[in-house]
Parts: sequence; structure tokens; C-alpha cells
Amino acid sequence: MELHSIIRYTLFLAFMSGLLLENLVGAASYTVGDAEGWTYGLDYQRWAQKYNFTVGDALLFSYIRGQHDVYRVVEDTFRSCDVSSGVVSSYDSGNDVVNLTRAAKYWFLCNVKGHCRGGMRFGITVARASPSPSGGGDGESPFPTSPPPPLPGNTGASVARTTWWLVVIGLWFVINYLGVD
Ligand SMILES: [Cu+2]
Repeated sequence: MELHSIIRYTLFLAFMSGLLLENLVGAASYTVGDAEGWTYGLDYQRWAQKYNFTVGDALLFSYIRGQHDVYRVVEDTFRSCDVSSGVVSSYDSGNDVVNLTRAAKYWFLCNVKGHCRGGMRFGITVARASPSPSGGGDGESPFPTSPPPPLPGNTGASVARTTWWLVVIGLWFVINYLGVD
């Protein structure tokens, strides 16, 4: 097989495996607040309601380090905005990724004075990933879950995933149209 064919074949495989991952796993990462990021003045509970979160997804909190922080807390702490107890984990890098690894409720707030009560807090319910044909059977609900279709304009789509597609498509064009023969 000549080089050209090998490259094309590899790209084809990459493309198909990307499709498979997209459809079977469907893991996404969501930038909290979308383009606005994690900042004062947004209603994050409203933001959170736009999306359906699934195990395997991730949240990205993007903000200027020092201006905000991220506390994952229990529900009581979420409601009281008092982090003297009930803190699960905290982050302050300004570029904090939180992997949603369990089907559970997750509660987040910013602990900078006044920010939590001012709207920098939200709770989400992370659903189990859709059962795979081969797996499943973890002893929970026997009913198949059919997640609602994603909202149009899901701007929380993963940066990583987008990059992946850009690379694959870019390479495809390079190979096909710029004449790597
Ligand atoms: Cu804040």
C-alpha cells in the first residue's frame, strides 16, 4: 500500500472512531456559563438547566484566577453559601475541569464574598450514561432511560471534541486537495 492510501485509510478510521465515540459514549464537556465563563452577574442555575449532563461529561470553569473560585459542595452548603462545612472539593486555577464521574447531584458555588448569593452557584443532576448493548445491569432501574434530545445550539460542546474534528477534517482536506501523492 502506498503512503497516500495508508494515510487516507488511517484518517478514515479516525473519522469513524470519532463517530462511534460521539454516538456511543457521547461524552461532552461544558464550559460553565458558555462564552461568558464563570463570572459574577450570570444566573448559573438557569445556565445549568439548558443541558442534560451524563456520567463521563465534564465541566470547565473558566475565569481569571483570583477573581473567583470553585467549590463543589453538598446541598445544604449550596443553600447556605457557608463553606465552613460540606465541601467536597475546591479549585482555584482559573481553568478548572470537574469530571462528572458519578450519577449523582453535584452542587457548585463560588466562595468569593457575595458571589454565591449573587448567583454564582448551581446544582446539576448527572444521569447515568445510556446503557451499552453489551454492558448495563448495574442493579439500578430496570427501565431504559431515553434522554431528551439535545437542545438546538448546544454551545457547551466540547472544545477538545471540536479540536479533534478540526484536525481530522483539516488533514482530510490537506491529503485530498493539496496533493500529497
Ligand atoms: Cu465568584
